[in-house]
Amino acid sequence: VDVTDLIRGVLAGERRSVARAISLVEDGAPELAALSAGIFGRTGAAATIGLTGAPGVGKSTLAGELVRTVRLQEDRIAVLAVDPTSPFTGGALLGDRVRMQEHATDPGVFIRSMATRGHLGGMALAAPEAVRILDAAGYGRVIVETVGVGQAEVEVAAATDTTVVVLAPGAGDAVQMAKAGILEVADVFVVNKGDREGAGETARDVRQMLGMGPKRDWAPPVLMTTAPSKDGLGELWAAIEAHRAHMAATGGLEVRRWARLRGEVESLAAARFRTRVSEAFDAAPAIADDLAARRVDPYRTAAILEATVAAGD
Ligand SMILES: Nc1nc2c(ncn2[C@@H]2O[C@H](COP(=O)(O)OP(=O)(O)OP(=O)(O)O)[C@@H](O)[C@H]2O)c(=O)[nH]1
Ligand SMILES: [Mg+2]
Repeated sequence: VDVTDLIRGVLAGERRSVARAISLVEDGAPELAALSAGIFGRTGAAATIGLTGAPGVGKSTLAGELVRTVRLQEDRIAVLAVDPTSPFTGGALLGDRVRMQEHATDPGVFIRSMATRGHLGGMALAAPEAVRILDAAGYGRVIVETVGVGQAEVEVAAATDTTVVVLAPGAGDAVQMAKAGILEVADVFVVNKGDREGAGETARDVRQMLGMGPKRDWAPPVLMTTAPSKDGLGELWAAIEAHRAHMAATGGLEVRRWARLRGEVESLAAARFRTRVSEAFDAAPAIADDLAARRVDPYRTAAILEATVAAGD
């Protein structure tokens, strides 16, 4: 891979370069460090939106509608569909493409599904780097869709400026959401499939759960949509914009972005350190023997390994 050429292509917004760069992120390729260095200074402009929710609630359909709205304003937009639990891009993500088919030929739209095949920090670290590539390529909006409502999925979706949690009547109860930490990270709640029975009830449940939590300076709205008929889509976009405006006005956007960046660097450094500790362990059978024979305890062993790694610097 010619990284210099790749960086040039990404910064010029060339689709093929963007696609190749994201593949490097998926693979955790050694060229990643150079790529990151080449684009980082040109990132920070994109407004990012996270969409998370149980399988089949309508995230991709909503994403397709949001793409349409953004394109009416002539902003370029990218959709990154992420499956944090699967190392392969499976059928569900293929379905996303179909759902957003109408945008496939629009040069202002980039749709890509992503799985992690070797990135050191897993999807939690791979996704933000992929988002930065799209940001550097000039996509003013980036939607990150994650499949599922487990901790990993929520973490990825929450690493955006505005996190939208999508629900459907009957799918996934409120207790399950609370466990996954969704209530805390959601900026906007959407009860999709408003045409289905029980939608009003689901919205009421969410409002009740929110009412029991601590007061926040931004009260997440609970909206109802029916994606195929576009009901409520205007309100959803307005809520996303209102949240962003609120964040910008209160300084919350800067605070959130800085916390994210710092957390990412700490995780990255920790992942690298862990690898080196592992290598040091492998290279020192005597340390392993002492531990296995219970001559040296785990705390002391950890300290020895830490010192070994530090000495190698
Ligand atoms: N009745 C009804 N069906 C909907 C609505 N929104 C989406 N659907 C349908 O629900 C199915 C799943 O929609 P998707 O957009 O693929 O859902 P998703 O959340 O992206 O699914 P995964 O990516 O697999 O988790 C599709 O058949 C959609 O046509 C809605 O508002 N009402
Ligand atoms: Mg989907």
